[in-house]
Amino acid sequence: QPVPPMRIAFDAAAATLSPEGPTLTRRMSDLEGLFADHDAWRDAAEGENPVVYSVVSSPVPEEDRELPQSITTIQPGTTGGEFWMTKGHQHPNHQGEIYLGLHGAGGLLMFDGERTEWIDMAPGVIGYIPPGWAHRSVNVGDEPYSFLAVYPGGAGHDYGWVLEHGMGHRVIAGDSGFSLTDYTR
Ligand code: PAN
Ligand code: ZN
Repeated sequence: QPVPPMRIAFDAAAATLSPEGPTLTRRMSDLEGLFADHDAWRDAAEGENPVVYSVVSSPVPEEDRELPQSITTIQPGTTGGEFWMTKGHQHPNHQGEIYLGLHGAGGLLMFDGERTEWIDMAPGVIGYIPPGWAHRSVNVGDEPYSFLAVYPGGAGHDYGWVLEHGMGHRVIAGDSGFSLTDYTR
C-alpha cells in the first residue's frame, strides 16, 4: 500500500524529522562483536550501558519502490580505543544509498569484501554508497555526529554479512584525531 505524497519537516540542526516514524535506539549491550576489545565492550555494556546511537525515521515505509529517509545520531565516545560506530550492514539487494552530513565530525567506512573506502563526513557533505558496498558510520569527534540517510525501501539490511566479513579496517583514536588500522576481528 503506497503512502500518499507528504511534507516532512527536516531540521538539520536539531537532527529531527517531523512527522516521525519508527525510532531505534542502540545501547552498548546491542553492539556485541563490534569492538576488537571484547572485555572493554562487556565492561561498558554491563556498567552504564550508554546509548551509542539512535535512528529516527520518517513515516515512509521500508517497502519496495518507496524511498525512506532516516537521521542517525552517534554519540561521541570510544571503547577500547575505538571510536563509537554503527553496527554496519550490507543491502542484500545491492542498492545504492546517500548520506548527508548534518552535525559533528564523522566518517563513512565502506567495504566491498576486498577494498575499503573512507569518506570524511561533515555538515553539507554527501557520501555516496554504491550498490554492493557494506557501510558503517563512525563518530570521530567530541560532539554528536548526525547524518540523513536516503535509501531504497526494498534494499533490506544484512547485519550478519558485516559480522562475518568485517569492514576491512578499524577506526582508532590517536593523539591527533583518528587512524584506520587493518582489520583484526
Ligand atoms: C542507515 C543505518 C543507520 C544505523 O539508516 O541503518 O545509520 O546503522 P545500522 O543500520 O548499521 O545499525 C542506513 O544505512 N540505512 O540503509
Ligand atoms: Zn544502508
